[in-house]
Amino acid sequence: MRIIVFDYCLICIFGLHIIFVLFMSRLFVRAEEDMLFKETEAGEFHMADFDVVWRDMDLLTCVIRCVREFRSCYSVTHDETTNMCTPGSWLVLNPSIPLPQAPGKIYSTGARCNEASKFKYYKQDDVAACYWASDSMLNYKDSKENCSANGAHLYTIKLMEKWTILKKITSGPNGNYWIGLDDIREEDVFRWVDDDSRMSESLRQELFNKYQPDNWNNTEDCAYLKGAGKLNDENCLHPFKFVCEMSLFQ
Ligand SMILES: [Ca+2]
Ligand SMILES: [Ca+2]
Repeated sequence: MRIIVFDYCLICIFGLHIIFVLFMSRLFVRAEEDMLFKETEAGEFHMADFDVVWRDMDLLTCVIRCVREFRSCYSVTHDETTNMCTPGSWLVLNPSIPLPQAPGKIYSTGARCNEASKFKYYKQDDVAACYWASDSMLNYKDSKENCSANGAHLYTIKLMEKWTILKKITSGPNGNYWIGLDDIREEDVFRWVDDDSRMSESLRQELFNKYQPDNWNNTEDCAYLKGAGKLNDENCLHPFKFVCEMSLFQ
């Protein structure tokens, strides 16, 4: 992990910038290359949902520790008077059930799940997902486009916790759901739709049903969750329900 903070030597060199730098450093903390924590706007809701709280030296230490300890650390609350640090995950706007909120200022990566819309928040251990499972059925391409139209993508599973979440949010034996995995571009090379990364061999062994994927009749390129079971590859034109997922960073 690379930690980036504002370089305070700049203050020595550019004395006139001191006020600006101090001001900015209170608003922005970068804990990883792609994780910029900034103070949230009023009205946003922090998930103080890891059930821990600790006292840190400062805000930066608070953010770094949260990112290191929790895979779904997307927010922290830091009380500058007491230096109490409360790690959290997604910000949930207008949650259907009130969520715990810690004292202090909220800093977040911008990852949010708005329960006022149809997307819902779910956490398994320290992995979180913001998802929506459809009731209607569409083919794979239209499902993918439906998710995109909502600023989301078909659900991906790169961690086993995400698999557990998928099983819990879908309707068991009564539902078959497209997820964001296909071998359309290259036969038998399954890729995740969100970042085009290749499915690992271990996940392929773990998540597909026995004897699947079988590319039956050379027509099956899209993966779906088959009822209460595991994944199967199917003809992409087949209509199924589908699960969309909000990207972490918007
Ligand atoms: Ca195939
Ligand atoms: Ca198949």
